[in-house]
Amino acid sequence: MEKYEVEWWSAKKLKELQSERLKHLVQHITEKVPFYATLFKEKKIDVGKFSSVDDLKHLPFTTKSVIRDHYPFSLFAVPLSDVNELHASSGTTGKLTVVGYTKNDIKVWAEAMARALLCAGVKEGDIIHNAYGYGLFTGGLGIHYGALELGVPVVPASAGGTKRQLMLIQDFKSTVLACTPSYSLSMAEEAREIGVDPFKTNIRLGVFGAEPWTAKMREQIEREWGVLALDIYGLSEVIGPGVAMECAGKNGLHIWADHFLPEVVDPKTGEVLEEGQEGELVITTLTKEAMPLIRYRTGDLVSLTSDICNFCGRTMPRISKITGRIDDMLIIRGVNIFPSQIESALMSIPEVAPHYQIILTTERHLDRMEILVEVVEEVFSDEVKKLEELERKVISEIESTLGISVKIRFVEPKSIERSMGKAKRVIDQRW
Ligand code: DLL
Repeated sequence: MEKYEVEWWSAKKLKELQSERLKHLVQHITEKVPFYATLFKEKKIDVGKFSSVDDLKHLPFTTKSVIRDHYPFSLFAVPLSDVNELHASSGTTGKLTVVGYTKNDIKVWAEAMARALLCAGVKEGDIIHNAYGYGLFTGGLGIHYGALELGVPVVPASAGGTKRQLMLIQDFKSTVLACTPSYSLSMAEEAREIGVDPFKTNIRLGVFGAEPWTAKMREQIEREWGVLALDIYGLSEVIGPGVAMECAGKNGLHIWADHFLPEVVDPKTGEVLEEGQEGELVITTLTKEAMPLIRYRTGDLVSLTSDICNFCGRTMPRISKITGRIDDMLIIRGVNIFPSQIESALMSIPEVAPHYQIILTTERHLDRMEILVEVVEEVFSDEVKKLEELERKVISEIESTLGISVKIRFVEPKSIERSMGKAKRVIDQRW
């Protein structure tokens, strides 16, 4: 299988390539996309003077609302006749975020995804069971294109129909499972119910992403499936899955910075942060044709490092595992809380299942948070005293993590809706 040399280039050589690509991008986007032409004019940006990635910080940001305001195609830099494929993500509010791909964009996406799969350790002889949804969501087709590029068989199972998925995994002896981390747990649960031990399937590697998942959740998935569970990152606005991928060293996600130029900024001030500091990931697409984006604010919280990976030796920068999105942050009685903190606390208690939901309501003008926690079957049928003890344990674990008092409610096993894609962890009923 091909080795993508660029992933091992020196920082200097990579910077030269990025600068060259960025220079071209800035010229091109100004000529082709009226939104950027006007914006640069307003901000008095002299695109002719633009010569290196060091100048990037002088360019304005692009936000999700810019994409929505140009619904569906007004941000495209090519005529519609040059667009080969369209995708869209729904988000939680408002209009769809639409993205377009030229033939070459699809080629770049396939390459980025193939590189991600290689980085994860996919090799000849593997069979990829792809249970990411196929459709407007980029997960299914993204993994699919990568597998085709790599020349590894892919089973386009898409999301849903869990029993059939399990049958296919067993009969085809698939070795790689690609789906959201939450769906992999739902699959494992259903497998056991029908007498299939997920540990005994041939699945040896998991390519899990599209939603945040904690280190504890990873441990649980690895235990249940007997796999190496690795994290894949991406977003439709930038290309889809395959923007960044962990190697088996699990020490950050290698971001393909020859195509996707990363920065981390202070979410409040927009100031570029030093390596190692946590902030909002901003990406400039260096090679996208149909819908290039300058300094796109992903909303995802990470830190960045350019140290060489001590596991695989790749020199590409790495982002830390995503802890959450800025808009996921809940402010409860003035305290900033991320669902991932609650997940970490819950996952350290073996008697509770890895399925939970956070319900937010308003009570006497104040935010109220209740956490629905599923307990495992054996505990649920235990006597009340034991359940009370467990409740105290869960509350103390969460309170010591969050620093505020919380209310929890135990619910029956399997009563929290299982996701086949991105899990819905927060139900916001506040007004
Ligand atoms: O979720 C693309 C994707 C598909 C990535 C399959 C990985 C695997 P969107 O639907 O546009 O695209 O959602 C993008 O999902 O901004 C993050 O907030 C979140 N996200 C994606 N990957 C991860 C991850 C796809 N590994 C949004 N960890 C992003 C945490 C993730 N969050």
